[in-house]
Amino acid sequence: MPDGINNHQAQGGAAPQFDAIIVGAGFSGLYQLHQLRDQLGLNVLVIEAGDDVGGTWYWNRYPGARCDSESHYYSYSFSRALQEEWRWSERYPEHGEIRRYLAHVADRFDLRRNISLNTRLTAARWDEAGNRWLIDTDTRGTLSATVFITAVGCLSAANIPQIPGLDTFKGAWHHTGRWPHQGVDFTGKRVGLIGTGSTGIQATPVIAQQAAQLTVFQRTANYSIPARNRPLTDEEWSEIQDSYEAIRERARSSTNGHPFVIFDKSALDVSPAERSRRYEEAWARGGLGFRAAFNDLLKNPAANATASDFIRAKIAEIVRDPATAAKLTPTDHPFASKRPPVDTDYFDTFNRANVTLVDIKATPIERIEARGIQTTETLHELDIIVFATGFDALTGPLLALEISGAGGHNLRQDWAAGPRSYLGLQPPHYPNMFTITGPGSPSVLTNMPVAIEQHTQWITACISYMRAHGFVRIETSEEEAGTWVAKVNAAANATLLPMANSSWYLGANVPGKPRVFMPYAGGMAHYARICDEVARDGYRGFTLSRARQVA
Ligand code: NA7
Repeated sequence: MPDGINNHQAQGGAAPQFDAIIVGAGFSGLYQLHQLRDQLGLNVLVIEAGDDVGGTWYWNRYPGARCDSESHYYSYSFSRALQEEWRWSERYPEHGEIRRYLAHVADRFDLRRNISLNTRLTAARWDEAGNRWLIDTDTRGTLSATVFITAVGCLSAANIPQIPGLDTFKGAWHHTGRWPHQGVDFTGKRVGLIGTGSTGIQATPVIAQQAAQLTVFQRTANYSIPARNRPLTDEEWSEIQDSYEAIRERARSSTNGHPFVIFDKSALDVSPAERSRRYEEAWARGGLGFRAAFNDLLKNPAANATASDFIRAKIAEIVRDPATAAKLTPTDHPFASKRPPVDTDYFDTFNRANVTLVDIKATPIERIEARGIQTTETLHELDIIVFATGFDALTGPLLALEISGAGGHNLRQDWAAGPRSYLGLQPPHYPNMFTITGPGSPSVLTNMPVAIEQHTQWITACISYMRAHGFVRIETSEEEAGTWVAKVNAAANATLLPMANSSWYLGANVPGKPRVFMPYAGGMAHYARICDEVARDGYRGFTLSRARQVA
């Protein structure tokens, strides 16, 4: 049992009191704990619903689950010793390797003694009289903390479509984000997979190798770039070690937290021959760095069209059946306006005899019945259904916490028309609460560890400042949140990102969710500068109060 709980329960009486409670033990929760406990000396508790650390990677164990950021920079940069001692095995880290890395971090920094596993937060309530948060949990009763920090990730609330008849299905079904820890054996099975986002695109080739028959139900065709995953050689690893600081610096000073060198020209300012050469090179290199082939792919529709056309031509080249190739070809949104997947043999998998593609825009799913999925065309008989249908992204994990703030405010009501938050760090009416990589921050538009390190370090500095100056309460206002939301909208509108109608960046994948562009698209480095200036100006936009003003 974590130290803090022991100490306080031994004293008996009121809710055990912590300086800070963090919810979630993934990348952000672990590092936030390390900073608050080991730099500031606070009494901190992390609450985690899973039975181990790992966050997103604790839950996402589906076949092919792997990060799209490259391993050497999908990692913490705060500890040189950690960076030197952890040797990643492949270009992209597989889910199990990321869990081993985070478990190593938890052990190395002795974090586990302040983490309460198998503990679910059921509600968080601001207690005005006590100037603190009351945190209800399912196994440890009510706890209290001066500061409440959400480290719940952006993609943790599974989106399971309400398809009529799912409860009558005689086979097994699984959502990729809640994958059974013992795995799923597809041998000899007829498998249906719904969803062709990053997850479906990673899982399809792996399931196809094992299943007797795989039917992929596609609503929106997607662009995908080959990952070109491979083991990292010792030579590559030592090159990475030699230039690690430069790689980290490049990632931090970039727009998206990736250390890509963006070619500093428009796709329209080079000859067609050079353009194709550059795209071919980027395709051969593989990965999300394809977007860096030119500097305006996300800003200029005509420039973007050259990249979109290039990928469409590749799909036509790879997929042998022209009718299947046509169905797989995205036509309704520009490349990278939805999160671009990277894949290993995705398009090629549709050349296999045991794989079928069903275009459910043309022949929609009517219902699920005992034997399988009934579309308007036919019944697809199945033994297993895999929902690769994504997440109630960004706001979903926060709203699930049932948070109520000052003055009777409730986050669900406050965000009914879309998230409102200052810097994506704190909503108005929720004093002393911080949301790591919350809506309104760059979050999912970046290589997450960069955004996480920036946010947690900013929060730590803020709490440190408050303690040094005797402040016990920090809150922002409706006005500040409104101004920031307008900036978030303006940043998105300066890009092609809002052009994808079905994007989860817009909440469009979840029926009934307000259509609001949620992450801040103004660039990671620019965002970090704004946060630094806010701090330098004495936390401009926040009101800080001392105890007697609060009472
Ligand atoms: P995504 O990217 O949200 O993809 C979900 C997929 O599921 C996508 O193809 C959706 O089609 C499809 N979908 C969602 N709801 C339905 C229903 N009701 N019927 C049929 N198809 C549906 O989630 P992922 O898990 O793939 O990736 C999430 C992120 O994780 C990824 O971007 C990386 O950042 C890592 P749609 O496109 O909405 O038409």
